[in-house]
Amino acid sequence: MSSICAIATASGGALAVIRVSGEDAISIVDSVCSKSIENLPANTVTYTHIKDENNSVVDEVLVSIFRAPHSYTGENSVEISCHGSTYIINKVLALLVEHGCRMALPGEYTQRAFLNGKMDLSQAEAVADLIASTNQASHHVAMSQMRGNISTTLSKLREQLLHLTTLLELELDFADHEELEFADRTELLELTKKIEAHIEKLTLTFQTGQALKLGIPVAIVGKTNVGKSTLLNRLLKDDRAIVSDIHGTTRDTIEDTITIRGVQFRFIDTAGLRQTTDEVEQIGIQRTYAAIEKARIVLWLFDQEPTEDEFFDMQSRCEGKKLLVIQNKVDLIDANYNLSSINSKLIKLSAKHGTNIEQLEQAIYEAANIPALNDSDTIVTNARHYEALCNALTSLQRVEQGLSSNLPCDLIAEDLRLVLSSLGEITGGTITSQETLNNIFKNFCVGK
Ligand SMILES: Nc1nc2c(ncn2[C@@H]2O[C@H](COP(=O)(O)OP(=O)(O)O)[C@@H](O)[C@H]2O)c(=O)[nH]1
Ligand SMILES: [Mg+2]
Repeated sequence: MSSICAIATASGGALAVIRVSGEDAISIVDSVCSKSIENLPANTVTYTHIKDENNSVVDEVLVSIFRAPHSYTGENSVEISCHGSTYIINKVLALLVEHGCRMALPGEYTQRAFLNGKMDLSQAEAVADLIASTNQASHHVAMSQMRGNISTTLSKLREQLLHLTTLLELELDFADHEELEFADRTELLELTKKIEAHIEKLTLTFQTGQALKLGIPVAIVGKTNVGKSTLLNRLLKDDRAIVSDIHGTTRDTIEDTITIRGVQFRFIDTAGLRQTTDEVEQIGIQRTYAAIEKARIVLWLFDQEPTEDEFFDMQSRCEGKKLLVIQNKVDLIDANYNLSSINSKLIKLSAKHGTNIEQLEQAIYEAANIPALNDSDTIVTNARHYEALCNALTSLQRVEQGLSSNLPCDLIAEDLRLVLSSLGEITGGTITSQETLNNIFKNFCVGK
């Protein structure tokens, strides 16, 4: 495979790292260095100069040498730490290309790492998530996925599925030998249900996984002028939205994120709800309803006692979501509303003065209902994995039906193969029938 090069660091820093990988990586870098690095031992760092075609010094650099297979990509690799000037970076890259490198495509190092068996697909995908992580929770799930958390869970599932396949194929292969005993179908059915429950549990983590990765959507809604934008600014500790006592100031939705106790929340300030003939404001109000629909948590603000109708309307819009009912401007009026119809806890607030903001943050955190994350928990964050798991589940349900309705085992085995191949898509491995065969004789003694 050709050697590739690319800048690995973000622009604007004092230093930059240029990554070179491929069979000829070390010799290509050697040809642009003032000192020979060709025979340096692996995992060493050397100080040298990069020289241009006229032999003048482009930069003083450090080069780190990695030799196959002990590198990120599994190939010979060099990392050049140079100064972070755009000129230097481009010059070094141009020299490398001149000497036989080609510019790397996006994700190509990680792709090579996968192709060279340094990591499976789910781990490779976690590298991207890890780089994109902005908070403790998304960092945690990406890190555990990169360290093989999903891979381990899937390999356990695969073992159980292979065991199931084994039992079925034994039935198939030895169908003529009546003297041999096989696992009866009730046992197979139980095993199937157990695996099904496990896969289902994994698919259910996807909502949390997505929320942790993208931020949990929280809509701030209520009538005009109740202090929604003031609350957004207070939560963000920033003057993000325009605050004024003119009704209908916020017409479009405004989004921003904050982290509460390590979890990212995406707050959406919305246009206030009221009857209006203003066309633009009406569009804004439609967007408010759309924001409620997409939110997982809704903060419903008011500064005057809501009517029962208003409450029931909000409650029906928030079905399946967490609705937090908030009385704002308690610095002005601290009335005790008779909200017996509202069974959610009422949070009293002064957005303007910051009273009870910590209490609100705590309530938001609790409403998110984030499970405590253990290192051993597998949380699905990736849509591709989720889809593959759903496909596996569908095929597994067919296996279950097949077993219950006594279908011939070769038909059931076909669905089982589909389950395995769906799960195999996640880690990128392929299951060959040879693997299944090997397992038959490894784990079972015929006739037991
Ligand atoms: N006294 C008091 N005024 C507030 C409070 N929160 C917001 N306001 C005022 O209410 C008016 C409307 O606020 P704004 O955030 O624009 O309301 P929105 O239309 O719901 O976004 C502004 O004049 C704010 O300063 C509060 O907690 N106490
Ligand atoms: Mg507003």
